Parts: sequence; structure tokens; C-alpha cells
Amino acid sequence: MKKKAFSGVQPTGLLHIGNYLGAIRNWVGLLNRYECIFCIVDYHAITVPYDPLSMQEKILQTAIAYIACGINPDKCTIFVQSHVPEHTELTWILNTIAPVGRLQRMTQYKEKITKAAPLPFSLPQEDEKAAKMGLLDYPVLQAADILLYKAEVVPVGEDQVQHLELAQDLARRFNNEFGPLFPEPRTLLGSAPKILGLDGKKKMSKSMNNYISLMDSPDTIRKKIRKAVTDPIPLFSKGVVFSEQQLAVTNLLTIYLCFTGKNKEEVEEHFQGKGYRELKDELAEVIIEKLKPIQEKWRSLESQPDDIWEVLKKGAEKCRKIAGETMKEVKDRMGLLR
Ligand code: AQP
Repeated sequence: MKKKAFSGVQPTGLLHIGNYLGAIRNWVGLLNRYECIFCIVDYHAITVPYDPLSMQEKILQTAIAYIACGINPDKCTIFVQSHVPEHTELTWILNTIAPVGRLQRMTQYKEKITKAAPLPFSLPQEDEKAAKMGLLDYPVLQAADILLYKAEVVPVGEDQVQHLELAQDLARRFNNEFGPLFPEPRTLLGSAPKILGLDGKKKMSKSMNNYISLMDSPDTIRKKIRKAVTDPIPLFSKGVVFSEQQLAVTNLLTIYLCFTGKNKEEVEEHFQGKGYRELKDELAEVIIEKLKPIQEKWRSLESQPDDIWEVLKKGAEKCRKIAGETMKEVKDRMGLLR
């Protein structure tokens, strides 16, 4: 029996190269070695203000992105979180053992409450400002996603490490209180766990508008890379090199390294004696070339939306069976079954 791997992406818009290099590319490498379950986590996406009218379109886009990036649906299960109600059922159970203080200290929660946009409707002042329960509970829902399938590995980017520590802790707490049931899921980080945005400061992310989307046109990619922030070259610098003092340039070099498959020494040697202009020009062309097959596959999949929905339907059917079995075991251990 193969071990299970589980991961997901929120349907919050077109995926960017941070999602691809930090997570999805690693999922492809697991397809033959693990029983892989990849989720489109729509219940997570609604923990911040969003547009209900575009939600189904974004779910479809995310599924297309998975497959276009090489997630072969014949070799894994792809499904939508809200199509399997057991996710929220297990969340409630885990809520009863999840420490609130720990959730309040989660970095992503603290970041998101500070940048949360006002709701589109009017509420009393104190409610409008207050953090929403769903946002606080986000990591517990994530733990439920993983534990429901008894996943042993979870391939994610670095920003998810803290959440996964909570999932491990909740598995331990449940096993201690009610008897062994869940494996403690292991966090699997790839070779590029944190891709910075083109501002060279924060993680690449949709909400920071510092990203290159997987579907950006060659011209857009060239323009965005040309504008990417670089660090001032320090005196006596060797030029374009990986350096902890030059995070923005190191990030561009890392993206170049990931897309070309070269190692650090080869990349530095390649850019020896060259300046930022050459780095940016070459990087843009490499990204354009590597995204080309993904974009072609994407366009062909986009023309067959019914086939994609069918993949998601079959995925949900399969997941409901597994999730239903786990919930029976959970309820049995907790004295909730006759
Ligand atoms: N910049 C990144 N570098 C490496 N990995 C990343 N991931 C996200 N950004 C980076 C990984 O991608 C997977 C899906 O993450 P998500 O659905 O939580 O996407 P996200 O983090 O919400 O993406 P954004 O763009 O940052 O969304 P907003 O701006 O809405 O918060 C995860 O495995 C994540 O680690």
C-alpha cells in the first residue's frame, strides 16, 4: 500500500509561479510514489472577502491549472473541498481539542486580519473590524483536510509550516485522548519553499500584486521582470551572485535556477561578469519558455470544461468514501456512535 500525500490550493485566482515552484511542481514528483489527493480548498478561500459570482470559475481554473502543470488525474484524486461535507464535520470535532491561543498566534491569521478588506455590506463598527471566526479557524480546517485522509506527507511551501505543526499537534492530541487513529503528517518542503515577489521583500502572492501568473503573456512577463526590484550592488561585489545580503537578486536567481534545473554554482558561473540587465532579460525568456507548454495545455483544457467537472465529480465520490470511513472511526472513538 502506498502512503498518502495530501495538499491543496485556494481558488482565489490564477496561480502564480510561487505556487508552482513552491508546491505544485513537487506534487508532480510524488504521483508515482504516493497515493496523492489534491484538493481545491474553497472553504478556505471564503475566509476572506470574495466574489461569489466568480467562485465556480476560479474552482474550474484551479483544476485546469493542476492538470496543465502535470498533475495527471489518472494518477491521483482531484476534488473540491466543499463537495465532501466531512471536512467541516471533522473540523468541528477538532475544534473541541484545538487551543484558541495557538490559533490567535498564527502568523498568517495576524497578517490577514491586518490587511482584511472591509465587507461589501454595512455592519456595526465593532463587528466590521472584528476578525472573523472562519479566518481564526482556518488552520483547524486545514488539519481536518489532512487527517480525514490519514495523509502521511503534505507537500507545501514554507508559509504553511506553522499550520502543519498544528495539524501534527491535533493528531497527537486526538490519539492521546481517544486512542490511536491519525498518523502525524510530515511537512514536505521542496527546493524552493519560499519564492519572493517581484518587490523582493514579501512572499510572492496574489494579494500583494507582486507575482507572475502562470498565464501571463510573454510581453507581460518581460515587463514585470524588467520592473522587478534588485538590490544595489555592494562595493567589491562579485556581481550577480546568491547572497543573504541581496535577497531580491537571490530570489531572481532562484527562479532562474528552478526553471533551468541548473545548480547554484552553474547559475553563478553563467552570470559571471554580467549585470542585472542580462539577468532580467535571460530570466524573462526562461520563464516564457517554461510556461509555454503549461499555457498550451491550459488552453486546450479550457475548451473542455465538462471533462474537468467530471474529474472533480469522480474525485469527490472517491473522497467521500474515504472520509466517511474516517468519520465513523472518529465518532466511534469519541462515543458518538451507538
Ligand atoms: N511565494 C510562494 N513561494 C512558495 N510557495 C508558495 N505557496 C504560495 N505562495 C508561495 C504555496 O502554494 C500552495 C498554495 O497556497 P495557497 O492556496 O494558500 O495560496 P496562497 O498562499 O493563498 O497564495 P497567495 O497568492 O499568497 O494568496 P493570497 O495572497 O490570497 O494569500 C501552498 O502550499 C503554499 O505554501
